[in-house]
Amino acid sequence: MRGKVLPVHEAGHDAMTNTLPDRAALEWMYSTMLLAKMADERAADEARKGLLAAALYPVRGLEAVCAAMGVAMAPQDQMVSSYRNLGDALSRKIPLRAIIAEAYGRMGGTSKGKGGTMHLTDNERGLIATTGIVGAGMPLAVGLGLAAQLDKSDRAIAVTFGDGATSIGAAHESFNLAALWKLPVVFVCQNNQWGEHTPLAEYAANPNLAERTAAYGLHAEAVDGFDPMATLQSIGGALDRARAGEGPSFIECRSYRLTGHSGLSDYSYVPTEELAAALARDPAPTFRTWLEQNGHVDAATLDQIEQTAVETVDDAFAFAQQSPHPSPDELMADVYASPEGVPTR
Ligand SMILES: Cc1ncc(C[n+]2csc(CCOP(=O)(O)OP(=O)(O)O)c2C)c(N)n1
Ligand SMILES: [Mg+2]
Repeated sequence: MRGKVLPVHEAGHDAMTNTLPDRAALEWMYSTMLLAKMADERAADEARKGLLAAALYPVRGLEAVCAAMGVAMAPQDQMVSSYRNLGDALSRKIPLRAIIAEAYGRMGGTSKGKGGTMHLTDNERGLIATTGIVGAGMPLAVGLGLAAQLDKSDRAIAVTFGDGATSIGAAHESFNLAALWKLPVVFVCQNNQWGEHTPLAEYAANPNLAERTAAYGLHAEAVDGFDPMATLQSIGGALDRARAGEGPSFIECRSYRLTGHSGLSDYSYVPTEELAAALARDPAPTFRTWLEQNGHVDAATLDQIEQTAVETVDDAFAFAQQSPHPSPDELMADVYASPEGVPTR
């Protein structure tokens, strides 16, 4: 469907039955949602204690979107993410140890501690770039999409960004070019309803972002971003269309930011009732209830997944804290390419 907006999947979990992945995938999704939630909370605790000095952008509220991306994307696919990238990195199957060690600036990190949270990348696993510049990921994804098209490859590109980023000029250039050239790009808008301290309705004359973006002639739809099955269906469909040469899609995942904008920032300006309503649908616990009540995964297995997640988070933070800082002779390594393209030391 081009230039037309599909209705948002209803809140609740009816949509969860539309595409049911196998049990291993369902268990992986629950585990990934827990890891995102718990590692996020743990990072904030460590920062509060003064033990972690990093730019932290919580992903609480995006757990279902990240889990859906992890199942929908194929190993050869590529992703461009933003500063709010913990869940996106997990969706690319980057080990939590390497993600957390990067936040600590240690050798065990994805970029040996030299990228940090704002520049988390793992080329082998297809996380090509993350950026702290709002909206800057989209033109990169268009370039990667053009490369994939010229290569006649079967890889698709997913780019994640916030609702606020859709008002950046580069976003509009990207939507236009991707649609014009039918590039295999999926624009995944993580709409958490806030651009820092400003609510969506106060900075967008048309807050229906899917409707607004459809005008560029790409497939645009909105989905309940707290519902992992509905989100999987939307993002999976978009990736399928991208691979089939049917061009780009814009998927507006309607979510809610369950924390402050960054690290330990205040969010007393968030209306109490709105936050309470969102927390009542907290993605991971809600998914657990659904999995159990519908007989997809039994309680004992879910308990085990939770226990493993606790251990995985403890292990990742212990690994990161014990990992060495890069030594001075690492300073220039992997920073500049030599004329042959081989990293210099
Ligand atoms: C070009 C640019 N302008 C402003 C900023 C400062 N800034 C950082 S995050 C942010 C809010 C972006 O909101 P949104 O796109 O909705 O993403 P969210 O942080 O909510 O995930 C702003 C304004 C920036 N990093 N880059
Ligand atoms: Mg936002």
